[in-house]
Amino acid sequence: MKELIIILLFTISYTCVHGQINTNEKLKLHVPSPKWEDQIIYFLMLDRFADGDSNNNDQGGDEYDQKDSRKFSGGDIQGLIDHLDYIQNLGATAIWITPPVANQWWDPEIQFSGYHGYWAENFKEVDKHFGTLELYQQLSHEIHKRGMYLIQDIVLNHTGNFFHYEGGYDKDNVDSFYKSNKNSSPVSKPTQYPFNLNDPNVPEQKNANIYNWTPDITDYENPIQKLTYQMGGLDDINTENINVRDVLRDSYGYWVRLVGVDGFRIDTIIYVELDFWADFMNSLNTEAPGINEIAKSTGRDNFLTFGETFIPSDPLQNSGDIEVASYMGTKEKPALNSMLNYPLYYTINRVFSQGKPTQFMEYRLNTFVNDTIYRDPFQMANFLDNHDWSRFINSSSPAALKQALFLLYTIPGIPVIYQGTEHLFTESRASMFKEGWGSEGEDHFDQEAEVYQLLKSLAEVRQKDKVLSRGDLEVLQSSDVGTGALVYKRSYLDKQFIVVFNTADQPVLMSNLQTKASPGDELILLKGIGLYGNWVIGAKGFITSELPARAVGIFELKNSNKKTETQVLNATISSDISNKIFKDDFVISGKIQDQNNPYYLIIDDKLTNKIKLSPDTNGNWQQSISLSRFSFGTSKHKIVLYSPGQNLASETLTFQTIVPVQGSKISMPDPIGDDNGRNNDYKQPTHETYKGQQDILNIEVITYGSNLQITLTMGDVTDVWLPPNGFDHVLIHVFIDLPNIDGRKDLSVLNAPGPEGFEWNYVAYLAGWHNVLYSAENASSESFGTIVTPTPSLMVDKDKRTITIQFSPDALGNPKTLEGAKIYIATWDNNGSEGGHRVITQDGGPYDFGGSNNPNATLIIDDTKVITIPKN
Ligand SMILES: [Ca+2]
Ligand SMILES: [Ca+2]
Ligand SMILES: [Ca+2]
Ligand SMILES: [Ca+2]
Repeated sequence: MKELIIILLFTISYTCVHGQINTNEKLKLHVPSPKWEDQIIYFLMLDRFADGDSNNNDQGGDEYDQKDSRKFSGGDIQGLIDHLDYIQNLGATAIWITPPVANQWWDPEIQFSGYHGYWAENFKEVDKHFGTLELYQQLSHEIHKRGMYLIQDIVLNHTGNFFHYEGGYDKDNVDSFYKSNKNSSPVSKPTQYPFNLNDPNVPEQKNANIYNWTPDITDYENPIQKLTYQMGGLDDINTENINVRDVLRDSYGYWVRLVGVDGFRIDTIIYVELDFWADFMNSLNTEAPGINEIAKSTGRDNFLTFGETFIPSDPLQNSGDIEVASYMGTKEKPALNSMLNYPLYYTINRVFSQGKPTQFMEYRLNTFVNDTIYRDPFQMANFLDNHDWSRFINSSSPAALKQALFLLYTIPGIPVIYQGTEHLFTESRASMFKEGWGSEGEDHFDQEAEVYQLLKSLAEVRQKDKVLSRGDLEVLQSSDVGTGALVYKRSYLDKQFIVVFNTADQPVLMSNLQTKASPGDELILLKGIGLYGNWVIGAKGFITSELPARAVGIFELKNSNKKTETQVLNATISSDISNKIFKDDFVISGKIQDQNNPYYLIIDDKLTNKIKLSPDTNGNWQQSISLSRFSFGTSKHKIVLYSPGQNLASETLTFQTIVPVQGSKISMPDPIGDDNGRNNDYKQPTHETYKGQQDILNIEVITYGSNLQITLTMGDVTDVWLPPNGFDHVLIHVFIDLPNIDGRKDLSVLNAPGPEGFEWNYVAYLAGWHNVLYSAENASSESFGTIVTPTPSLMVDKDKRTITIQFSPDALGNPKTLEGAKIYIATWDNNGSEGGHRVITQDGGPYDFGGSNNPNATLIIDDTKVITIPKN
């Protein structure tokens, strides 16, 4: 051990000297830290962004093939330098690059390459595919010259996969069952000392304790496994070893010193001990100081470090936030100064993609900005897309994507845009350059593209007066009922902006928004979609307005003296429904003392099914409300009286409904063990975690009005990979054929005809990480059609092996009844968080289905007979 420390010290002092020699005085490598809250980050994968030097593409390790998603595509640092205008013109001010360090190029055990950069073999060298140290310095210089900043992605948890355990594991004899990945290219173990000491069969290497000699994590809820086992086969570094900690600080301090990196994005932090991070950032070790110390020595007083955790966060719960924030340490013992905002990411998906209540966003914004959980919310890294997850657009309409981008640019925290979002990429890791994988033979640097232009203009608004980047945030309106208005105010110095969304796919009424501004003041539209012109603030500071489907606007509040007429709504609801709970149909009544204007009841803000009131000659009205228009279970609702002619709405009354799961019910068994394709010739993936999750055993269908509940009993229900929806290893397609509406006969993406006489109008695509509802409009052989909301609610009972799917009346377009509707269900599996149907090959594999090498094979492993909802 002593020997090791001496060698370590030698390595570290050597680098310091080496560092001084290499620093070129003429290059602009070191610049002061910016105010990070004002920045906009563009994230790119070096291998997939631009190829500026094709000579470095093929390094002869069988790792390069532009047609193969698993291999290097040829992107590099020179390509990035050549395209800095593209990024700057988008409005981004900082660039986050995937790890540029020397990687394992090809892992023969899993047949995959380290093109992404997360499989280091040497933390202190630039990978030959990407360029040289000098070229990296040149990149830093070019970025800084433009007033922009450079963020490097780093990994401390693991190296590439250079060993594993085979046939068993004995924690007391870690040399038993150890197997070296000796055919790995270009090296069979890391070249950087001491990470090359990876063979426990050699006593000195074993005693050096550089690695946790462990097998793969199989139980992510086991804290010991999570911290010390191999994540996805990647050799887990012993980050508790203080010598290792010294080397890691030195290895990454190297890039700050030599290249002038301004920040780090830090990979897989949840697999490293929590106390590691304060030490990594702030160690006062003189030989290998913490990153903040090194940054200070280069003139940076706020080196940005944002870590990755993909901890799910439940609606209206802050436990995910608390866990995420724990990596930032405390005031007394700070660690990282930022994090990727995964709790916000999940909330954005729920609110903008799935049509969940906008109150979920109010809660999240207040938790993240106005609570004390995060040390500096304005420095959090907010994002929609990254290279690890299925893209936002795959679960959302383009209109929802644009709204989500408006949100990112109008709340506190640094917006992060991932390459390709601006061109509506659907593949997570497709190349921007035409030769690279997934580009479909085209360059994607068009600056006229619609979303590119949107981002550019949003960046301009965000940078205007710093109201959106630095201002306080106050949510003015949200709905605890469902989709609809979401409104917040941003205030900075003497300026105020108000941001308005309608998250519904239908027009809604925003009634009596309390702007807290003076009557006659104006809201000047700075940027919007579906909204036009300015708004004048009415009596008592209220604004009532119809919002078109998916409208969004950023307004600036201007003091003004516009005339406002004080009008009175001459209509009332006299029934005492406020806070009542209805379990049956009910009647509402009231009075209208106005002959000139039509009046409507608006339930849950939805203008589509507004109810026109017909008063008698005395002005009395009464209206019966059917319970079946509300969703199963207990739900909250609101109701207002609305006079569009006067643009006035009554005060909002709230009530609840309890709709028991009742109505027409059908139950049908499906054979056990028939999860082998329509022709009984398919095989399940072979990984040990597959246990019949795709085998449907029973289907129960209950309908009530246009409420639909489907309960599937499955061969097994598991959540091995901690999916947010509570079940994994099954992808459920629920096809719904509504009577008297033309639909689609073939099953689209599944490459199969539908059952005889079946024409589907909707399909729900349900998996551990996916909950997407499509209407068949625009469906093709490559797409299920048009994404609509709200998506169904999912309930899982692991013990009973059931998955319950509830469609609210809204989801299926509010048909009066579902009588005569048909249901057909087909299962497969999807590719976890990255999405997409798993592939089928002749021989199959751990995660591939087997039994066909036809590229257009039918993607159905089990399916049901058609169930028809009977007429009552
Ligand atoms: Ca290249
Ligand atoms: Ca390994
Ligand atoms: Ca670890
Ligand atoms: Ca079955």
